[in-house]
Amino acid sequence: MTSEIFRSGYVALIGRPNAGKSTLLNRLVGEKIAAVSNKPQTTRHRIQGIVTKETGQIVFVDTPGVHKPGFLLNRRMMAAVHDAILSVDLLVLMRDASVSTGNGDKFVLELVKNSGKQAVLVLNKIDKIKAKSDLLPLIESYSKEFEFAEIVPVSALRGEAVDNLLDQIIKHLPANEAIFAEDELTDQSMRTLVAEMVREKILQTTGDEIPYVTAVVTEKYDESDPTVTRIHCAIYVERSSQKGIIIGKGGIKLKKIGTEARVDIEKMLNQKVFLQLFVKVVENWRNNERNLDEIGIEK
Ligand SMILES: Nc1nc2c(ncn2[C@@H]2O[C@H](COP(=O)(O)OP(=O)(O)OP(=O)(O)O)[C@@H](O)[C@H]2O)c(=O)[nH]1
Ligand SMILES: [Mg+2]
Repeated sequence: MTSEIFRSGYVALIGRPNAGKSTLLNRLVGEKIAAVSNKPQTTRHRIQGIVTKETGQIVFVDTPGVHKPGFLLNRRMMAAVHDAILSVDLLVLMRDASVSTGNGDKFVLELVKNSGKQAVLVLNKIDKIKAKSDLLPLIESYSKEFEFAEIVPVSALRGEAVDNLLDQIIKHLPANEAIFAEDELTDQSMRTLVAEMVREKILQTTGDEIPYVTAVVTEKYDESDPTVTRIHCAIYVERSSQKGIIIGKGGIKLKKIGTEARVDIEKMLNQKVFLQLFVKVVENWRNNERNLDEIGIEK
């Protein structure tokens, strides 16, 4: 009978940039609700993703990767991590198991230790590891440092062992009713989801010079025409040279970003979309309180 108890709670996904937190979130929720890219610091704010199973409901809180904050933007990003840690029932510490341990990993582990919360260690990207036994030294060193509730190797990209991970997490949540309706998937507004899809395409389309200096804001979201949703997004950059890079020769790059984002947005809305993108130069937006508020990066 005890196994029939329904459990629910909030679970923070924390880890270094690029560990695969947002990839896992999208995989578990079954919809694309978080931007993913191979550039670090892709996620900038907290994103809730809700997973409901017969045995329980998990409200995942995806967070920005833990890094040293330079700009005000980065300080807000790290505040989002600390807030998430404080507000959840359980932590998931996610680690890219295919790379060696650095100071950043130690710092994240300290956050877990100091939180006083239970934590599950997820070793991600096992598809990149030749022999499973190669994981043993990593498991051993983490077990010595902290008594993790579970240690679960997964591949978020391929969806390997992620169902098992849900069961392992639910076990450690309090007996509780569902927090959200079964069909709810996220707390993100359509405007935010759209802006994030555009930003993701920018990250995927441009090189290393651009990722940190762009932000995207949905300025118009017009559903008055039932046959097509009209969306305008502003892309913020800090210098006109960056504007040039995003637009590309003859506008080719911006066109590619727009087309790819539109395809994703149409899939999400199940509706024809007219997407217009504008590039705006806003000097030093990463250090400007008002700009960050406009962009939706919470304090
Ligand atoms: N091979 C492999 N790649 C993965 C896996 N999970 C994620 N990735 C890749 O790792 C990169 C980073 O993924 P994200 O999900 O954006 O990582 P994140 O932890 O959310 O990163 P931040 O938001 O910057 O903190 C992307 O290129 C993903 O495709 C995995 O299981 N295997
Ligand atoms: Mg992320």
